[in-house]
Amino acid sequence: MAVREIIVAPDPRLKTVSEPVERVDGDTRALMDDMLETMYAARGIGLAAIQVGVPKRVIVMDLARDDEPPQPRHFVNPEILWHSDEMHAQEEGCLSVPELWDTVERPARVRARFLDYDGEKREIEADGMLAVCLQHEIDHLNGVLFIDYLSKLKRNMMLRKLQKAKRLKATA
Ligand code: K1U
Ligand code: ZN
Repeated sequence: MAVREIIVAPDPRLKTVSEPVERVDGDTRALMDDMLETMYAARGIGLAAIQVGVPKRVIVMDLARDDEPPQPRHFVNPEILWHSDEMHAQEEGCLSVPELWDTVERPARVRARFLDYDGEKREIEADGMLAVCLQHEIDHLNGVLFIDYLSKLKRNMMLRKLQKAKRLKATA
């Protein structure tokens, strides 16, 4: 297992529409293992494969609190089958948009199908943070970031901050 580098916006790779996984094999499981290790090292609660530069429809997540045992979740080829009309506004962050948070409104509940770590077909109905995180991560698979839901003014301000942080890091 390895901690991989997380791509930070602005970066054209984060705009990629990721490809479905044909078979959940050893390579897919090794990718999910690395993604979880990367996510835990960054203290995140979710990660999409494109955030480590792999354009495959793979997500990992762990919503356990610090005082609970780890609850790693794996989603391969996730698809939203249904979403509620009711909306829910929640502050979101992103490991590819470090240290910047803002409120995004999304459907409060979703039902999704996906393949698990063993390649078995699964369906879940999600609300709360699981629904928020699942929609946020599926957006990554479609090349969408949470900042894309904000006003152009806010988004451009955030992108300028990220660009400046990258320049400072490169000259440090
Ligand atoms: O997609 C990602 O980069 C993961 C992202 C998931 C997410 C968080 C909040 C709302 C929607 C989606 C993160 O994990 S951001 C980091 C984070 O949640 C966190 C970081 C430090 C302390 C506590 C939380
Ligand atoms: Zn994100």
